[in-house]
Amino acid sequence: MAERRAEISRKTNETDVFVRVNIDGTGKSQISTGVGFFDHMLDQLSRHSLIDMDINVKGDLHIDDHHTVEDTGIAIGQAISKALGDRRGITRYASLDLAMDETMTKAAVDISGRPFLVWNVMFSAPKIGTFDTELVREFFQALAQNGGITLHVLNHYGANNHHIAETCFKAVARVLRTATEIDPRQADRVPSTKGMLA
Ligand SMILES: [Mn+2]
Repeated sequence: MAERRAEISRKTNETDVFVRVNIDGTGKSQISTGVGFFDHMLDQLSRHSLIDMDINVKGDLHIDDHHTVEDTGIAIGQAISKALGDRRGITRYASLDLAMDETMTKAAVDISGRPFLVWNVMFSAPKIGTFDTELVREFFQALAQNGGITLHVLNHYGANNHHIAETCFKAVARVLRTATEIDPRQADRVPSTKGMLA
């Protein structure tokens, strides 16, 4: 099987983003976005998806974190999509309820080629430290749109906003891991009656 790796470089007037992924990795990452909380979340995304990620971003943080977070999501989505190629052999579907202390969050994914985000997560505070909680949705919107991924995220309950955000990243990581893994029973074919997913 071809190596499922890809790189994306994306430069605009707002951000300069480099992302390298290896779908069949071990969850190793090197992440520098200039946004500490976001680095912590991306580290979780890599660790629990087992997708190796090198991410280097220089964004216009003097404005706010928005462009940096969104454009990183765009580039990670593009890199994952490129690395998956024609999506041959993938498990395609996964869903999981992920618990962390008092918080429970569900993620469900279809690596379908059809971008769609259903986001049912409420934060009770506008900030986690200096990080805008509304950017969590912006990140996953960009990831789903550019990754050709149908993604549903539902926070069942939770009190701590750090935990709510972190369960979103960890739950998505775990379903990405399962859905991008090669299904040995159909490793040679694209898992769609249409015959294509990309
Ligand atoms: Mn944490």
